[in-house]
Amino acid sequence: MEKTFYVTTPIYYVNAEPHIGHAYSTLAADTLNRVYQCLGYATRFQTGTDEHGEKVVQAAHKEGIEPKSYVDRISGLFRQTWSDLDIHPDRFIRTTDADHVRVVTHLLNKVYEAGDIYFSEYEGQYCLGCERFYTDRELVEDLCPDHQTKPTLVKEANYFFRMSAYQDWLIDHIKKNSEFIRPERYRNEVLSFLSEPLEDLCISRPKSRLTWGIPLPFDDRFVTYVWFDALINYLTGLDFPQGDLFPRFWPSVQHIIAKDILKPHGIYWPTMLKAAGVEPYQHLNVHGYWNMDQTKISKSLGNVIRPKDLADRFGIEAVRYFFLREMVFGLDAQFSEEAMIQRINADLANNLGNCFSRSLTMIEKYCQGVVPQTGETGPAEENLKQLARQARETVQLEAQRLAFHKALMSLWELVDEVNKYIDSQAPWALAKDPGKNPRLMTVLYHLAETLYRVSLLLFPFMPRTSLQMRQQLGLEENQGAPEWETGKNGCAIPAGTRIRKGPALFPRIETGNPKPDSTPPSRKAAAVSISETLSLEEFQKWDLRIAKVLSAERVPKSKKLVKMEVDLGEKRTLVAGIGEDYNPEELPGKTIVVVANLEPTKLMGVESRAMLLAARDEGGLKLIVPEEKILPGTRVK
Ligand code: ME8
Repeated sequence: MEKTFYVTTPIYYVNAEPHIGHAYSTLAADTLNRVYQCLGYATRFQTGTDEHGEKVVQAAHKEGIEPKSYVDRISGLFRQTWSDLDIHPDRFIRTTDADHVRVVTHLLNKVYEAGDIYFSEYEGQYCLGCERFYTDRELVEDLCPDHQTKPTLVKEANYFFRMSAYQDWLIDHIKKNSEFIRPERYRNEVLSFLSEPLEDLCISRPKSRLTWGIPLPFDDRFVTYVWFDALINYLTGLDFPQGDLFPRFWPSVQHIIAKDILKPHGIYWPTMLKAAGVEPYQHLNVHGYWNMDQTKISKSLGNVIRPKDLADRFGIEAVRYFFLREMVFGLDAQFSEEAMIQRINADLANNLGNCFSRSLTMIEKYCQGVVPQTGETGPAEENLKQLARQARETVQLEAQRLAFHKALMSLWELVDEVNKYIDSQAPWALAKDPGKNPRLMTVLYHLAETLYRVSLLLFPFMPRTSLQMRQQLGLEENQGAPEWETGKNGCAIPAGTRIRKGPALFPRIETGNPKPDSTPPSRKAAAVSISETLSLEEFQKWDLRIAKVLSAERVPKSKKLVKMEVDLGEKRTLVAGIGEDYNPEELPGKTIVVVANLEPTKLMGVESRAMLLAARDEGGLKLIVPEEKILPGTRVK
């Protein structure tokens, strides 16, 4: 039978730009999706934007534009952000999409015909931020617990969904299915909500108050209330009720959300599905908040960090690693740049990056860059194989439970073991004794094999790094998800494979002077050391130019950085770390050499659009200058 998997994120409100809280849920869904791909499942992954409601109208009016133009713009920003982070959902859904309007209409009719929607008058405390009524019990000191604002008393006639009729069924379902809502703390929270009588759910807004929504099919004086519209997106994405996607993927659906929207997903949604005669979801996976200085990161609190900015600064892969490693799924986590730099330097540059690069260097040095045949193995190799098997089991198990941090910890333990294996086997010592050559080959083979296994297991978390490692190991034929279950020869690396050592996987970030990672190809080239060869084709990508310094000044608060205006045929700003060796005053008028086709990067907030060439020896740093005057902009060959 076909194994299927369907994962969704919340569809995000378009009243503000995407931030790292949204990015985390989307990244978690992307990672889980990739885990199931590696396990051989047919998968589907959906995210999108929630575009109806009063808040959107208000935000659009603030900008003086129509709601549709407004939602098009912000929805586009979300879509772009996921693409920038290398996240490619199978469906990016918008609640203004025509098929979604059809499915909501269909579901409303179905529940109405079943007699579970009725008309009545209601008065209650309404939070505009959450777009829902709060009971007195839910308010904290009369304030919305999420927005810390006072809700408004609203009285109006509306349509209601008879949610109370499904209370007993829901309690029973949660009790019988221990992982229906997970982790357990959120299951308990929902059960605690359900220990009090459940009120019916208001599902409409009069058009006199709001027109930006899906009209009720049975009374066009009203539009659908946001949750009864938004939650249904999960069905729309499978072409419900027709087509083959729904029967194929719905039985394995898992939602990922943060705890802010536990009640709509833990209570409204399963009861809506029950009333419509649809099976409830398989798992609701609930994570905590990303906080900064103990406060939730949120657009309403104004402390947002844009995912794209982080990715530009530190690289997509480092951002993915940090978020997945740092948060215990279910609990809150702290974001700080210092913590991020520390993880990059310790776990990525020093640990994984260094282990990989020293291993490949030794294969280059001692066996001409070709993975050797293994000789007889001993306890050290058996231990390594056993640890790799264990890591694989842990990654599979923990990642499916969304304990990404545990999965990554077990992978890094394996990398630690590889480092220990190198130190204990000391290939450099074996290389000195020709009699020990078979042993040297065995050690080098096992280094390559274990690192290959690390690269396969790393895929869901850091897909680009996984591919980069496989490329450097000479085994990149499969660009997509590696098959963990059926991996060739139990994931052994064939002897005779020619490795292609490339740039460092993760350059260290110097504190106070963060550099982007190796993502843009032009920057990768900048990290190549003298011992590594470069094809002519790669070298020709470097656009080196003669440039004349027009002006120079120190970057405030930096000892090293100097900002310069240069003429390289056009005027450019560049930032260089030469402030300890040169006084800015002595630079104007000098003719230098720069790399002109690097991706722009920001150094301490100043954008640099070229990189100068310099060399350092004991005497300090010296700029590379032409022997004689030469015209700015001339290409250096
Ligand atoms: O609630 N930490 O949209 P929304 C972690 N449209 N995750 C966070 C976060 C933080 N600080 N801030 C936001 C809505 N999130 C509705 C959903 S679904 C049918 C409708 C993430 O834009 C997290 O996934 O307010 C949270 O649940 C979601 O963004 C809320 O997004």
